Amino acid sequence: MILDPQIAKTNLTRIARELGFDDCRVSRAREATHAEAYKNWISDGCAGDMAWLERNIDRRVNPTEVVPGACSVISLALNYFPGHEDPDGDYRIARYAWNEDYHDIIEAKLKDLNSALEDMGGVQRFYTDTGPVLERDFATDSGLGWSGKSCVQIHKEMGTWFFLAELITTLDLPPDQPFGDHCGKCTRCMVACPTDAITEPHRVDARRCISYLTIEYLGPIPLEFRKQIGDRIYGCDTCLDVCPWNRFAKISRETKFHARQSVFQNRLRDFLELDDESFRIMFAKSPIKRIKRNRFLRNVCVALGNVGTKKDLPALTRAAGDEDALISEHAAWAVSEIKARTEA
Ligand code: B12
Ligand code: SF4
Ligand code: SF4
Repeated sequence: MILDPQIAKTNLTRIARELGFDDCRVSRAREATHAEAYKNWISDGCAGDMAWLERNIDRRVNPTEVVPGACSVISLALNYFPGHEDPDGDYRIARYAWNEDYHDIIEAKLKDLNSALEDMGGVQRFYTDTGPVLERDFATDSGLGWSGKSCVQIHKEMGTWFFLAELITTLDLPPDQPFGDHCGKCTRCMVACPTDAITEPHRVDARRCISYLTIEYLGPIPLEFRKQIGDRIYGCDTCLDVCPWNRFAKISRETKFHARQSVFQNRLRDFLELDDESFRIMFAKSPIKRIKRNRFLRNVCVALGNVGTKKDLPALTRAAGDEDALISEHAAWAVSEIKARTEA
């Protein structure tokens, strides 16, 4: 059955709302507006070790290479905002990772939306985060929001605290109009970034970004960034926290994004007691499980080196003997940082 395009779009937005998405907009399936900016970002090495971003560039910048005959890109937003207040704890975790992994939650919704579009005669591929799509570029084209100077996509009601997802479809849906850039003269995110990772408006050098260094990067954290990481043990929200558009943010209806008590009841040094098994249990269904025990404890040691006290030294000294070299080196670094601070 092929429906009238306007009726198909009305059905789409209704079903997207029923599935719990907070916004749903449409743009044309064609080469991304900022395809060149993406290619330059890659060739300048800004992706660091994320080699997967360098593969299939032609597909990533053009949805018609992903779905032959694609006409439209449907951009979806899901609010994850768990609140302004940081939960208890002598550390910070990026808000998107306070509880369950969004990939699983969103993919279930995308499957249902895909079935509904199939019933309307469409052929689709759907993605959230991991697919070959420049998600923020197409969201901007659809008027869902705009790419701020921090690169983060901003929605006029949700601010920055939402995930993106999309379906590339053969259905010819009437496109929405772009909303335009509303950063104005503001540069708060650029000024606040602890590592100067926003090297120019609309460009983040991932190699300097704390989100990359604490999540994606596999090796030892370069010494030049350890102090700036402060008390962050997974991801970084600083360029989002300072964005004035977040004053309109409302708490997510999805309780699976609200802070997980069994994680936040711990102090930093408690995490050093985790073995592989207890790490897996504590972070079951959480995005944090992806970085495994060794990268997580690496990050915990960096934070302890920055904010820890003498009371943390016994646990850190034990961790300095860990058989994993990544953990032992960072624990030894933390011990020397705390001693230098407290014995000076
Ligand atoms: C790789 C990646 C990262 C990398 C690199 C980030 C970066 N800024 O490039 C790292 C690990 C650092 C990272 C960090 C984060 N990420 Co990330 N990440 C991605 C991923 C997989 C690809 C992004 C990418 O292609 N980067 C390369 C650059 C060149 O592209 P871009 O940043 O998207 O920029 C586009 C626009 O800014 C635009 N543009 C470029 N120049 C210009 C100029 C003008 C004038 C304009 C208007 C636009 C414009 O074109 C660019 C290319 O399309 C996307 C998912 C996806 N498939 O798109 C998630 C994604 C962007 N990440 C997401 C999140 C939540 C985060 C963090 C907030 C997590 C955290 N709290 O720690 C941080 C935010 C850091 C930041 N300031 O961007 C969300 C963002 C949601 C939103 N509201 O924007 C996404 C969309 C995942 C999702 N499905 O929800 N991420
Ligand atoms: S996530 Fe943190 S380190 Fe990365 S660009 Fe934003 S403020 Fe800078
Ligand atoms: S902090 Fe200011 S410049 Fe940065 S994204 Fe938000 S509005 Fe734009």
